[in-house]
Amino acid sequence: MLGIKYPVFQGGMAWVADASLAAAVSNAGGLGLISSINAGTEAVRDEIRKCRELTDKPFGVNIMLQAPNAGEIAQMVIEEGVRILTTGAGSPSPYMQAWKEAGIKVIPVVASVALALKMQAAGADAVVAEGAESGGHVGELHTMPLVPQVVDAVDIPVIAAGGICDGRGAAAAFMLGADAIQVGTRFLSAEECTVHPEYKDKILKASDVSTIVTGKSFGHPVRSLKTPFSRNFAKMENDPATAKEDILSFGSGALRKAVQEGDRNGSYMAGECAGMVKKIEPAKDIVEDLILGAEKVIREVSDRLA
Ligand code: TUI
Repeated sequence: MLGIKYPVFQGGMAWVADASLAAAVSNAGGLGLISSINAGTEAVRDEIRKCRELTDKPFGVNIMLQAPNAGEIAQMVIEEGVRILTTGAGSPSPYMQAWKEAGIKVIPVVASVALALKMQAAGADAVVAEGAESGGHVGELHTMPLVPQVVDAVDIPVIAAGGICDGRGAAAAFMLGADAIQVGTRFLSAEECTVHPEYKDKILKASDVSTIVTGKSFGHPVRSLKTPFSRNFAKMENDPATAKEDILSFGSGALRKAVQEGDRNGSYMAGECAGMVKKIEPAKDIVEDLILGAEKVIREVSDRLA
């Protein structure tokens, strides 16, 4: 459907997923994605054009639907001839008709069966079923029960996301019925990923219990690394004496500060599998490790069960 060699999507991580990372993943045979959360609509347009110079392979754009400029981005991607879109954090229904008329493959990220069915009815070409193990904005269900339930409910391809970090996780996702996987956190350690070195360092030092979900109290749960900042945020939101406005101003812009400045008051969004990311390596090695690793464990388990 997409013209890619390997069924591996790179997550469209806000502020992180730029032309450098997306082109590297696409050149490796996966699907690179550029995030629409960047310094404005024109900056995203520039990244799309830059990506075209870096790769002749298919790549896509992820649109974060809660962004104030989501409508502008929705139009811009049509102007730029983008062929593949993923969407997150809301319903893409208002833009679906225009995108379909432009011949764009639309792949919404969903966190429940109900939304997957709604997206299929709205004309989605596939869905990404994202479990709450993932970094950033999360739903309630986790990958293991979410993916098979979405697979059983829809007739379109399903891409599994959330907690997939190596060949074992990839194999598990395929066993649950997924047609492809989406990986975010592991690509934070790619050589071509342009985040601040401090962000990569924090990922490499993470353990199994290094992430925390904050923001549940105001309906926007986000998974990030435990830092003095995110722990403080959690304390503030659980304290009835704190005003909601104070929490929001404390948190706004924090992801950008982490990605670009390695700031101690930044939000280092990451999935639960951050503890499995052990080295910085080319995106190509990550894509190949995911696929060859999956093939290896599927073969071993199949032999053992025979
Ligand atoms: O969107 C994501 N993950 C994200 S977005 C993001 S940007 C951000 N920046 C600053 C602060 C907070 C976030 C970081 N990470 N994943 C895709 C995803 N979408 N997960 C869950 C959903 C989702 C949730 C509810 C999709 C739709 C939905 O409701 C649909 C509706 O009908 O409104």
